[in-house]
Amino acid sequence: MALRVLQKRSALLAARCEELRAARVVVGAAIVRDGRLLAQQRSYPESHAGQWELPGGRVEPGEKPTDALVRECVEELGVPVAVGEQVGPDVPLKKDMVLRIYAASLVGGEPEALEHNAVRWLTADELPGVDWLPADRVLVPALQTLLN
Ligand code: 9L3
Ligand code: MG
Repeated sequence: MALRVLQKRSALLAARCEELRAARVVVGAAIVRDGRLLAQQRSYPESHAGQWELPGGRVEPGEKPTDALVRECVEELGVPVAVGEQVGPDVPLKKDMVLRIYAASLVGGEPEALEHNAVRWLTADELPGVDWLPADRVLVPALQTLLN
């Protein structure tokens, strides 16, 4: 009897840990069209304003990372995307968060900078010269491989 209670508690704890782990992921989209990658320029916070990143944001508690990515692209770009494979490794962010990038393609519509300064489409050769956020810069080689 006591054993069963312990097993149940441990299962609940494991589920809660999984929830917390998922909540620490920030997802980003590597949207490719005609051999170019979509990047967006941040307008906030002030420390990041003017720097470039892949679209995305935090996974909410209980949300699947790939669902979060679709939601973020609608919020930030006004368009739905189809999500593919992860690109490169998880990259550590501040605190205990990680950035996880997925390949993506536009399902329809033209992306617009709804929450950012601008969007632009970059060729593989242009990627190293962009003023990326530090975590996104780590992924430049993996993104070049994706484009080539
Ligand atoms: N972040 C870094 N690179 C990215 C994204 C989408 C996000 N490509 C970092 C910036 C913030 C944090 O993750 O510190 C949460 O992102 P957001 O919710 O401000 O987009
Ligand atoms: Mg965001």
